[in-house]
Amino acid sequence: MSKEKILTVQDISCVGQCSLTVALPVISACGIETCVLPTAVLSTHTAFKPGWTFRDLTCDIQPISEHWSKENITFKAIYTGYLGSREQVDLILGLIDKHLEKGGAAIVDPAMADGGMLYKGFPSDFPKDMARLCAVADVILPNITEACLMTDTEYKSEYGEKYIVALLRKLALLGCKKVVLTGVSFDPKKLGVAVYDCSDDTVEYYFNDKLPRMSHGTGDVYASAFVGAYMNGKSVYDSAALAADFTVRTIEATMDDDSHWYGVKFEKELPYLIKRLSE
Ligand code: PXL
Repeated sequence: MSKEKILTVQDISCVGQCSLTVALPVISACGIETCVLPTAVLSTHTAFKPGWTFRDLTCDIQPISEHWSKENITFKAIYTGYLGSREQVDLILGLIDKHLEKGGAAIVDPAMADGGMLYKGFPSDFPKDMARLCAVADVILPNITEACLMTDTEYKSEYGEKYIVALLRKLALLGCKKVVLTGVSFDPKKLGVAVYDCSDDTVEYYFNDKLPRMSHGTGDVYASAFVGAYMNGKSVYDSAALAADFTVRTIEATMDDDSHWYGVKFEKELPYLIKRLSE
């Protein structure tokens, strides 16, 4: 993948350090022009106490796309995250069809669940719609919960390699080309990712030391750094590993501040990300 402009499609959570407020700075720091299509505007992300506002922007997608078509606007990659409605799946399939350049990459983070549960606000059958988007992706970046929900697999917090390989094979049946499965752990002291090539059934792992604290928003930090590295020409595996190292550092940079529970201080680590990209 070469450095040209990309589109990211996800919500704006005004406060909460997730989605577009992460993707835009992280991918831009990687030297890539980052265009945005907001799926919804929320006052905060949905892990805050109930009371957040939610403006669904489904109705804006088609007119925006029609205008882009008139202007012949296309993208080298389309990276999707948190969606505002199930109807957006078909609209985004249309966007990929019309605005993704030939040879470009569709990258789908099916951001909708964690810790065995769907995020608040999504209907229980939403994963079926998200699976239809994953079907056309060059790379998908689910966590284990999202992978289980899209493949009708029982969610387990303890498992062995057999469980992960079976999950990866089921994800391949959705139709995507490569999978970066996040939050994989076979050893209580290690946490990492499984990188799976659906065309030849090969899996590679990358692990870091597990940190004592988990944080909100790290899935978006991870996917954004992955996209930034991938668009700089790194392989899927190298992008997955680099994004993991960056994400670990953002969690470390936040660990001393309990008041910052809602996200990670990724800004502090952008110089590290930029340096790693030049190696
Ligand atoms: O980080 C994932 C995410 C994105 N957008 C919104 C969310 C969440 C997770 O809770 O609520 C609105």
